[in-house]
Amino acid sequence: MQNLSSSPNDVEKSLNDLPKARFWEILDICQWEGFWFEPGLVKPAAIFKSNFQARDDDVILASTIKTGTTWLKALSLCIMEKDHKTFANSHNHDDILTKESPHYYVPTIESMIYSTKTPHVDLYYTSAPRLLHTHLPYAVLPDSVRNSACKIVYIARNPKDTVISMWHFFNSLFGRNQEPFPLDKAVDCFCSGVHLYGPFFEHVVEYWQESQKRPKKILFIKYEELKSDPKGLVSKIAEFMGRPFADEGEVDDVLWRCSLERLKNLEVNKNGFTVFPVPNKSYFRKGEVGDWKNYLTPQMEEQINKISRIKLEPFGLFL
Ligand code: PAP
Repeated sequence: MQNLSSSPNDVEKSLNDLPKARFWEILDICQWEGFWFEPGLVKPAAIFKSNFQARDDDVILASTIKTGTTWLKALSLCIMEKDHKTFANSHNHDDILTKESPHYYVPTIESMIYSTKTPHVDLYYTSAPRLLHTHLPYAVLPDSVRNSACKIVYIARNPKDTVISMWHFFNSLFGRNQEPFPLDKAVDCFCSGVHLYGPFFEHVVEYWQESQKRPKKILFIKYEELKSDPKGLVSKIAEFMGRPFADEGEVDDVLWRCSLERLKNLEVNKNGFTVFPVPNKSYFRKGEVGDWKNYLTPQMEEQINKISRIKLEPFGLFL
């Protein structure tokens, strides 16, 4: 890990000295605090780390990339709504999810607030409780997030499905009219940890360990559990956030509003951008558990299993 000062100005000055790499032959990335970022995101991340003041009633969602962030944002938004209205029958137009992408309402702090001079959310004036998200690793979170009473919900996903989701996402984002990036190279890159917000394994383990130490502070959920027991998990998230559902009808309603099929087919998610240059539609694909079986060779599967055995399983984490 780099032993560099985290003051934003020092970080900016030392940007050129940070280790650099090329991600998938498309993007330059650099390593800060042990993780890989686009260079333009390092200063915003450092500002977040040093300036952000958490409030006790904040709810912070956290994840590395392609592990279910969009789903968690939509679900949390519905859970945090003051009164759990029921929308399933006729009031589609009242549902804020039909008006903007979940990424608009639950901004990723480092990339949507501190990286622009004109963020659409003003952290100081946003009414409480604030619902925010970060892709940053646990060690980089501001002290106020770690030490205040604010709650963190982290979503993790099976690494093989994560890599396949990443592969589709970056191919569609950067590979227009080109051959997809070779999957074996994408798997090598994922396993080496030299990719955006990587290494995946360290990112997940840090939050996992912290959630074990402080279960009232950090709720660690798995994408696969959300798929296999959506009612149970969503009720658990709501209770953790201090907003339990009144009855099963409310749970069903939230799950319906946030279902992949529904969100994917809303006009607002079929068109436009919330975070340029990422089209809103690129956040929604298949949403299946085990899709990796359609793509990975036995060698690639073993390559990822091996690193999971080394980096996750000794901590009691099985993804
Ligand atoms: P991000 O890190 O760029 O924000 P993120 O939302 O974490 O992306 O991941 C996208 C994955 O979540 C996609 O998985 P796939 O490639 O395996 O299909 C996407 O389909 C899935 N996803 C998005 N919304 C939902 C949803 N409402 N329910 C289930 N899965 C979803």
